[in-house]
Amino acid sequence: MSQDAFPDIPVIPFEGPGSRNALAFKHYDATEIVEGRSMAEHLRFACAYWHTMRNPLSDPFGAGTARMPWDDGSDSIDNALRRVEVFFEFLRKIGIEWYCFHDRDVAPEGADVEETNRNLERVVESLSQHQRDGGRRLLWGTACLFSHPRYVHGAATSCEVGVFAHAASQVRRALDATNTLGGLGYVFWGGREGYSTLLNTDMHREREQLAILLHMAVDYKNRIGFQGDLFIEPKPMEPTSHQYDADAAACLNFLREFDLFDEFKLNIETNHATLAGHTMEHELSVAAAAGRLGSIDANMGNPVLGWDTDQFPIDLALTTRIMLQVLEMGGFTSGGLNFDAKRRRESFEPVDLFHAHISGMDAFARGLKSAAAIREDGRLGHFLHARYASWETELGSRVRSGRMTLEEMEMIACQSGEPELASGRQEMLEALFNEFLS
Ligand code: XLS
Ligand code: NI
Ligand code: NI
Repeated sequence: MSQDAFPDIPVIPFEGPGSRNALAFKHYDATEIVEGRSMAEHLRFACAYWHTMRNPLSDPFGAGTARMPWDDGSDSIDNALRRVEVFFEFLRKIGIEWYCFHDRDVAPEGADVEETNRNLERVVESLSQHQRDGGRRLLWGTACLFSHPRYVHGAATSCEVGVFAHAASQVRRALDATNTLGGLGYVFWGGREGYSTLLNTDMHREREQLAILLHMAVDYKNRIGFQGDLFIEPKPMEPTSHQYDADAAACLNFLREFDLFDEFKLNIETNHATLAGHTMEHELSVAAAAGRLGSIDANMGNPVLGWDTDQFPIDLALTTRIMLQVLEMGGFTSGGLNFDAKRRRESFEPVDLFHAHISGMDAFARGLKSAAAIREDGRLGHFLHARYASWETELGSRVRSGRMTLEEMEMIACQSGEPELASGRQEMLEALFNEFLS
């Protein structure tokens, strides 16, 4: 195992809130028990291969700044294998058990499909070996169906059926790789599955094409015996103006419309939720209410920038709200908290990878503890319950049975007169929530 990439950085210790060591956890103690489970089990942190190993930290106005002394910048297999070594050294030192990757993050595309497949298989062998040696596990895999110029008009939704074939081949091989590596899930983020103008787009046809690819994936998954879950990751825009998987509600509708509902869960990302004009907790709640909340891409946007900035999540109110939802659903089963997050362009030294993950992990550890404290305190839960008390009366349950008519309801309105209402107490509840953010 390589020891060279981060020679001055030890395994990051937990030192507690009093520590002044920037390379230590102040709040994330993997073994601390919260609501009967260890923090590591609750949070199930995963590291994104693409941001950690492949993101050069460029922006639309300037070149990449990331210093990656281990990377020779080539598309060789040797370089790809070296990155795997470095990645697993990073996972070990930061203390993250899980990871996620796209096919093209880990292995270079070859001159043709056969060579591409061989490249991927070669790197997957190495990933597999490193997983075994280092006790690390794959949370989910995915195929990059958005970077290559052939996907300019979409992948599954391309106007050219030959492009669909390439996309399908990538999904097949990425599912194989995920299966071989024992991944708990497989993600579809429809990077180019959307459009910029209806002047050149048959939206009806394109949505059907996307459903066909997803059905092929379900069929293939069953034939190879992949036990993991399939996820869709909603996002409203970027790169296209209108993405077909715009938000959780759109995805659920899509799945129902095309008879895929039982086969997919959702992977909800904070920055995508906010780009869609929602809050993260709204998106999580929509997915959870449908029993389809699978996993989380943990990051956050920048309120003064209107794009997918993929920042590390550091907002304690946000992490608390997220962990409330996760605890409410009884914890992750096949999902986890994947840091789909990158350092700022100015944070270009290798050590910044550690600072970034430490800050995100500590923020989620605090969110977990605050969420557990809110649940234990019970006042918020009690208020919510009490607010709907009238629906628990005899009349309420008759209405909920769904068997009453408009005429019957009118009679009740006539008899009971003007109902008495109580305040929603938003500000009181906000203050109560804030009591737990310390
Ligand atoms: C991009 C997406 C992407 C997916 C995986 O905005 O978040 O990173 O998580 O393809
Ligand atoms: Ni994501
Ligand atoms: Ni994203």
